[in-house]
Amino acid sequence: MRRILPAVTTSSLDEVVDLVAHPLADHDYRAQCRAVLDRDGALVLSGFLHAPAVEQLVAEAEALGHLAFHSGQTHTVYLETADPSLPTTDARSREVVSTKGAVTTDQVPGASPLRTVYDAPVFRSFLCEVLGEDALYEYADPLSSINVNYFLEGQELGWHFDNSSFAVTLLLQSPDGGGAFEYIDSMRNAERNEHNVHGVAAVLDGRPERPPTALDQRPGDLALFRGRNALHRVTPVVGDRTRILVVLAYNTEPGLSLSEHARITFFGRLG
Ligand SMILES: O=C(O)CCC(=O)C(=O)O
Ligand SMILES: [Fe+2]
Repeated sequence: MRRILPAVTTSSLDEVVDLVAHPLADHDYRAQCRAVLDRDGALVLSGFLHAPAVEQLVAEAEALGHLAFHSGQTHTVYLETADPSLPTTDARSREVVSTKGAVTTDQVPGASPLRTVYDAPVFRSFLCEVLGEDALYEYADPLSSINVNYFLEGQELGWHFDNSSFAVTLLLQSPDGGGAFEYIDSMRNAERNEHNVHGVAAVLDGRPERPPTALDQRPGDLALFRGRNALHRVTPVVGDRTRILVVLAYNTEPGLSLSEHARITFFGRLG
């Protein structure tokens, strides 16, 4: 087994992130990113992390892997319990499966480059401008801000919509097969309470009206994604190389914790 020591000194942002390719402070660059996200509902910044940082983070994630809490749940695409009294042509009657392992913020080493990125004021102000938010805050609970997710062979996220309006992820390692993030945009309008339960059920039947798009996110790439109205999934991992994906989670209000139900479900504990 490979043994790796956690980083003992904190890296600076430019040691971790390629700030030449991705000038996070630059107003024009921010505007360009925002235009792509508004147009596509997704934005991938390829080569966001320097290659040595990816290597270091994969080693760090591998060393933490034994701490991961593996959850398995069935839920509807709306992240609710299925209502079996509804017909199968209604997505609210249909269950999908989600399985993954998660390491929590408190388990990430204090000097991890993940914290350098998560905490950097210029990264947060970049996200604010691209996402159109006034401010972003970490979670008040010790578990939910930075999560390292592990998808082992056969693990997947079933089709779903997110409750949050945006997601920020860093892919560290792709599996040999499967593990693809696929999405179909505008499959509901949560703000207007329009749910398209029949169109969504057709996707679950493998008969989508519009084919899913696969996000081209490679190791070291940052993705921003609007998952509230885009139906999305991660296909089952094939082979024994684990998919390792970091979620950088922020709130738009200070002092919020992830719900107790979600913490128990995904992390197996409250704190
Ligand atoms: O693993 C991913 O790339 C996406 C995760 C996701 O959709 C979620 O956590 O809601
Ligand atoms: Fe999601």
